[in-house]
Amino acid sequence: MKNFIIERNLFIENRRKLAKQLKPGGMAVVTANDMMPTNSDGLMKYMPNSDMYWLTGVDQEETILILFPDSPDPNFKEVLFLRETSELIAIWEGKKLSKEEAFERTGIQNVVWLSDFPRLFRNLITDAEYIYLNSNEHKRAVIEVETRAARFIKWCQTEYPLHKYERLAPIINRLRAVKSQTEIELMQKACDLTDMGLRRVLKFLKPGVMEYEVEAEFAHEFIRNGGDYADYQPIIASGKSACVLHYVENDKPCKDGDLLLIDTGAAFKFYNADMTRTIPVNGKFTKRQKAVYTAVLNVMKAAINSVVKGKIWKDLQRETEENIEKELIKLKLLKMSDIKKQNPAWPAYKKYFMHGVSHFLGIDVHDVGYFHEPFKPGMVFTVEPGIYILEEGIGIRLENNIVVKEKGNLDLMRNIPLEIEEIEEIMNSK
Ligand SMILES: [Mn+2]
Repeated sequence: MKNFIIERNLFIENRRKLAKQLKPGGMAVVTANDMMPTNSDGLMKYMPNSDMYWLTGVDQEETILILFPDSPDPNFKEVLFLRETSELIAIWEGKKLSKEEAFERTGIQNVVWLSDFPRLFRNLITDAEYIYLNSNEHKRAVIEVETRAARFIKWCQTEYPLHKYERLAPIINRLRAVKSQTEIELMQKACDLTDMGLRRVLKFLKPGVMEYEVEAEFAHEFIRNGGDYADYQPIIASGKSACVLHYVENDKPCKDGDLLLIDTGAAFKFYNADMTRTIPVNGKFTKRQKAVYTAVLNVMKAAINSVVKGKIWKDLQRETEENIEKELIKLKLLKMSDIKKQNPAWPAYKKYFMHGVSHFLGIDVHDVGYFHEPFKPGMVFTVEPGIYILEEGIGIRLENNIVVKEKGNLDLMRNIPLEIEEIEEIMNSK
């Protein structure tokens, strides 16, 4: 599966969608991400630019894509610039794309070495009206280093100050938010790998096992099946650590009688799954754990049913909070009187449920998309309610990945064990 090749029609179609959205005379330029340094001569694992990947399937550093649908020369409607490879690079760094391979992967006919970029770019830009440049406009992004895209914007605006510049992000973010059938199949594969990982862990977990051993079991299952960990740090949190939302130490023993909260997923061809399950370390939920689990499960099921065409995110969030509040009363964690006298700016339920119920999912784990716009068919969302009771050492979150359809939705994690009985049965079978 590691050598699985994505049908290039996906990328051809994606570029066609983007080209249609450019103004007449518009030219879009998308740059790869930098290789990020660590220390000494070390580099981080390379993360391709998500826009570049979505448009081309190319995950190689230094690549540049130009889309210029109105180019007077039909050979330059699409151009891909690649770092020129050599015998030496092949020996030290491994294989890079040849021009033929780049065409095979992307469907772009005109593949050019990067050394030709300045000359060719000057040639093309003089025929263009609007220049669309890519940048990361994620609302929660924290960017302290100057990215390759940001450097390119500076360079381009200095060299060609009289062109009209446009933001690519609002266009491409909306396009990327709606997944095609091929993309949904890739995400289904990521979810299926996640399922395999969880089933392995259900058999593996017992009192005394370390959280990092659980992390390693997932890695084993993901990698040997051609995937990888999704692009976030796995959370393997036993006992009260489950109440720390971004716990990633994963360094404690899983104790008899405790729950283990697992928030992880596989990635397949850079498409992410994002799952959360909460399971009993000894294979059997206590009565109290069952009650809280059932409360979260009820809220989750209601929220999944609400992930439909036309829905607005904040309504999904509000409904979920209302459902959580009802469950908290049933669990005797809240009284009606607490709710009556609550601070409206910090309602009482927030002590036990303090995060968003859902986010876009795709090539990025917190994928691009606009939360205030109605859900459209093809959008993929997580659904992840939780109840965290620090004083009882219980933190339960459950998370599935849902595709909005024309009618209803598709749960990409429908096969992953979720019901109490199924989890207990697998954990206790030989
Ligand atoms: Mn999530």
